[in-house]
Amino acid sequence: MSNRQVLIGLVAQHNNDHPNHFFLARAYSQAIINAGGIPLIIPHQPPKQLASLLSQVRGVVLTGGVDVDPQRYGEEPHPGCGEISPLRDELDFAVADWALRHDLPLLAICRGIQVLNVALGGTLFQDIPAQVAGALKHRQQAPGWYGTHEVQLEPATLLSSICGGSLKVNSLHHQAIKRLGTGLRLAATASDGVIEAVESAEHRFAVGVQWHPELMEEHCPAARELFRKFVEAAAAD
Ligand SMILES: [Mn+2]
Repeated sequence: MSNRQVLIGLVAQHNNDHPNHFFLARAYSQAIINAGGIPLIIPHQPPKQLASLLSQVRGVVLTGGVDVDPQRYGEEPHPGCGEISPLRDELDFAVADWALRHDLPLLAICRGIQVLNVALGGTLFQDIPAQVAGALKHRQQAPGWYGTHEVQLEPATLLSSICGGSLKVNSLHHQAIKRLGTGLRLAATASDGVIEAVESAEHRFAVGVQWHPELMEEHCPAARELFRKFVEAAAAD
């Protein structure tokens, strides 16, 4: 089957500013199109309908968004924790659980890497500036296409085979992985020790990145290559 026929589900965003809207920043679907896939935006829906929909896509993207409810990883809310959306959490964790259980190729971006980690029993720093001593600026005030800090990729990972040994990335987050979830391995770290990428050794393609490759496509070949390899994995089945 050619890449042109590969349907990729993208989890719709939701926040409390627009409680009656499901939406998705255009760059996500554009990145899937550029990589040869067909994007399908997934809104919140009951489990039965969601399972039926997910059985028809070849891969899923966990997209960026508001913070994960810390109760999902057994913590009370830190004052630095941001907005949460129970509806969004319900959708994202259902999609993550499905993808992991069925070994559906999964690309988890920003909030997505945090969902992936928590879905596998890991925990998060609720606010990097308050909880990580000596941390870099991870909520950049530069344009999204512009990489503001470096990440070192772990040798012998799927991610390093796609993106190389080090990378300049954008940084639009204030939370990060604290304790790794079961079955995840470290794939990239910033110079302050903040975890910037993970992957599962137990799945065909389950990669989480803390940066936003969909915003960097025009300027960063590694960002384009990540989407290309993801759609290729989804097509491979
Ligand atoms: Mn960062």
